[in-house]
Amino acid sequence: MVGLGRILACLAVITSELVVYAAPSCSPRLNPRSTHLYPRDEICTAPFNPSVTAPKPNPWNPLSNAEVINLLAWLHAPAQGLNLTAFDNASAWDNRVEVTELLPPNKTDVLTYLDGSGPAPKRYARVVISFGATENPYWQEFMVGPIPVVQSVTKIEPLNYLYNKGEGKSPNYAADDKVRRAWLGLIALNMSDITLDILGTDYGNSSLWGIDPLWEENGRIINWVQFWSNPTGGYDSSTLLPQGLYLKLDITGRDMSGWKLLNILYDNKLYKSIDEFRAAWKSPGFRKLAKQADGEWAGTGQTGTAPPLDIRSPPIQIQPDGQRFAVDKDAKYVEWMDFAFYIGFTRDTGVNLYDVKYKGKRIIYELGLQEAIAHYAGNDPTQSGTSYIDSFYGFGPNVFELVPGYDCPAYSTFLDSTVHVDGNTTTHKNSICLFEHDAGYPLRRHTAASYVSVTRNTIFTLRFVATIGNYDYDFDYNFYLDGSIEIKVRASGYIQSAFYAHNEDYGYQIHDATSGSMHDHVLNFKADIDILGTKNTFEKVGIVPATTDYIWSTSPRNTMRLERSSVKNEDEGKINWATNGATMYVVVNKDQPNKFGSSPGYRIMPGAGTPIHLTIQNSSNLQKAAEFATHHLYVTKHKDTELHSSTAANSMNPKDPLINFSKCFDGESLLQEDIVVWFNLGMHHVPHTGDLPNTVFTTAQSSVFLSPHNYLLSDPSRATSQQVEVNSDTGDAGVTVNTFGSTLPSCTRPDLAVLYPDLCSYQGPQRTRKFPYDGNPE
Ligand SMILES: *[C@@H]1O[C@H](CO)[C@@H](O)[C@H](O)[C@H]1NC(C)=O
Ligand SMILES: *[C@@H]1O[C@H](CO)[C@@H](O)[C@H](O)[C@H]1NC(C)=O
Ligand SMILES: *[C@@H]1O[C@H](CO)[C@@H](O)[C@H](O)[C@H]1NC(C)=O
Ligand SMILES: *[C@@H]1O[C@H](CO)[C@@H](O)[C@H](O)[C@H]1NC(C)=O
Ligand SMILES: *[C@@H]1O[C@H](CO)[C@@H](O)[C@H](O)[C@H]1NC(C)=O
Ligand SMILES: *[C@@H]1O[C@H](CO)[C@@H](O)[C@H](O)[C@H]1NC(C)=O
Ligand SMILES: *[C@@H]1O[C@H](CO)[C@@H](O)[C@H](O)[C@H]1NC(C)=O
Ligand SMILES: *[C@@H]1O[C@H](CO)[C@@H](O)[C@H](O)[C@H]1NC(C)=O
Ligand SMILES: [Cu+2]
Repeated sequence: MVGLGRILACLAVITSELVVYAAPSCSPRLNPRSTHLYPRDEICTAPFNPSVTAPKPNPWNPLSNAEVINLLAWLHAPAQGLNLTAFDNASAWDNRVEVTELLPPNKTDVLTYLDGSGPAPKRYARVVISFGATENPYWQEFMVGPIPVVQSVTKIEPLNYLYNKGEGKSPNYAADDKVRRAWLGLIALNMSDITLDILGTDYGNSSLWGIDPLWEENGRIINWVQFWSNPTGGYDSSTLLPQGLYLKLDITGRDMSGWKLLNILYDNKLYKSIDEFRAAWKSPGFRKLAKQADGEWAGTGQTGTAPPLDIRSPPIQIQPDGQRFAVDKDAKYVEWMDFAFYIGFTRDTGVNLYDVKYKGKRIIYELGLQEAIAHYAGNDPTQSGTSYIDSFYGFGPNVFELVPGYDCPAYSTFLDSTVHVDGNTTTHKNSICLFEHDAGYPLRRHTAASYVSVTRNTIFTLRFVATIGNYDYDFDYNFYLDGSIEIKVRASGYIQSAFYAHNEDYGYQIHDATSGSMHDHVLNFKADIDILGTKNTFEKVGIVPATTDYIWSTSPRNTMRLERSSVKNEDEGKINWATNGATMYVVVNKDQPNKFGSSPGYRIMPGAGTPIHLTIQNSSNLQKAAEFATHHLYVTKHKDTELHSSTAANSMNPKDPLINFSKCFDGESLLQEDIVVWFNLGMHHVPHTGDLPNTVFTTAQSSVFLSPHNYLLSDPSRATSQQVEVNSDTGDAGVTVNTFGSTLPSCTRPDLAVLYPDLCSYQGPQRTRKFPYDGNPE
């Protein structure tokens, strides 16, 4: 029981003293090291942060500035025949480059490079061009490479292989949004006498927007928009201020003279024109519904009386011995304890993890978000017609700078993220954080008659937040000392609410004219798990009731037992979590049984919340665009041509999307094959008054664990020295404490200036134009 470690007698007394701390402010602060603030000891300096060099350059490293400048100049050259206009000069009727990013290399090419002596995969770019110089504007994706461009070698070709529709081309119904907004303003102007009376707003202080995706009715493109009051309280509260007036519009084609106002909906009555609506409004007995009014209720600043003692600083975590992980910032490569991984970053989905290794062996080739949908329902066309496909707006451009000390511990290591969109490179400083923290409960413990033994639970987290319009999605990848990885998403920010009338079946009324609009969040993730090689099997281990005879029993016994099976092929690849949690799902390698005959694997299991799938079946809005949301998880065979379950342009043509995930299920064997698991996180969100002004993370969260299952022969966390054994039964020797070689921190006086950083250095997005490139320093 007594290990090799140091034995401490129970004499240690940690002295403490009052430290005066100046609250952070934007005025020059006192040097926190001055003896004035710290009357006795100097603050000690924690050890240097360890450094690491990635074993190989990151094959998923996003395009560099030089690569983008080079690529954009090449694309715009007349020789390429794309007829492009520089983004900042382009109108809706010009062709322009919208996205340039790395096209991920194929897995076989990466594995020969990482695992063998193969060359670094050639780098290709994914380029999304908006073709506006045509009657039917569209987006076309291209594969360009190898890059950097070399005149006679670099080729550009349509990027089709990632899209099972057969082509990476989709209509662009957003091309004329600017003109359409102006047109909507004119319609609103034409009815401002009515709206000022019934809504209290007109075109000048309300916004008109609604369904997403757009509808197609008999070949016509239909939009429904609703009046939303503009915030007046200085907060971003517009989605709490819907007005009960809706307009149905035919917006087919590019010629404004063909666009039509088809219907007006108010108080669940449908009108054919402004004139008809005006006549009704003027007639006796016309019922006016409540008006929206912004106010303190919709603001997020401090209001009300602070609870007792709340003004005192709450506990925070410190990192007393410096950083215990290493980051190669150039290669975006991270090592923590027995884990290592590379980071990639894309416009559509933000952070992706690659080549996740545990104890030197790959367990996951690729892990990351694929898509997030928010599907609403309601009695009105806006709520009923809203099913955001968020990759359309893009997670990458919306991964904003984090607030140290609030979003992540201030001692975190922060990384920047960069997207190359719309002719510019935009860098969000400090938008990804990496940190260790104490879970607040031990990893394991045991009390026996003569001793107690407890192990610290230190978690390593990679976090980023994407704020897509009203919503803030907080993504965590949590790594545990027992070899588990938790993938967690939390939602906060402003809900998209509904106008209160006629909506009882779809939510609660939560303010004078506002209802919480019920909706499902479904976030699809890809986990390309590789256990001891790429050939794996998805095992189901059922826990089932049974009535069984035993030779020793006199009558059949009602009991339970295991029921093992494998997912044989893709026809069985759509899976739900079992009722009562009665089936374990494990990705195993059947070719490498352990000495007890069990196949080593990683289990996939629900964590926080209850990961869900979409409630609505055969959604009228999403049609075939979100076939990844029908079940809790999916298993397919890895293919370079089935890289994603969704893509941004799915939003433009849900009936016939670029990626119809269902097509990936075509009966292929999954027994000892390179299998990929796709799983959903999410929540059924029925906002209540506590969602005002913002949804809180407490219950709006969902996670899944990937956890070693017969993977090693025992719990690997036994190797940590961060545990204690207190022996209370040693006779004359008194109490002994074994800390297994772990030492007291070398730095017991935290530097408060580090823990409470000066937030005046928050920078916001940094933009540099890349075409035409003016040679400004980066
Ligand atoms: C953008 O437009 C301005 C004004 O017409 C013109 O001077 C400039 O050359 C254009 N830039 C590019 C890169 O086309
Ligand atoms: C090139 O684009 C411009 C608009 O930017 C358009 O007027 C012109 O017709 C296009 N040329 C060709 C050959 O398509
Ligand atoms: C990946 O493989 C597909 C064929 O399966 C090929 O068409 C494509 O060019 C490859 N992509 C890259 C980036 O090498
Ligand atoms: C506004 O009303 C005027 C007068 O009836 C009409 O000519 C015009 O087309 C209307 N505008 C819109 C955008 O419907
Ligand atoms: C909107 O503007 C109009 C004047 O155009 C004003 O009468 C009205 O009070 C404003 N409403 C709000 C909510 O600010
Ligand atoms: C899905 O809904 C569409 C439109 O309502 C309908 O045409 C189709 O038959 C439905 N499909 C299924 C499988 O229910
Ligand atoms: C989507 O895929 C399923 C399964 O292959 C197929 O039945 C369906 O017709 C497809 N729909 C579209 C629009 O591609
Ligand atoms: C690109 O960045 C420049 C500053 O370098 C800025 O003026 C311009 O508005 C940006 N363009 C877009 C489309 O964001
Ligand atoms: Cu929600």
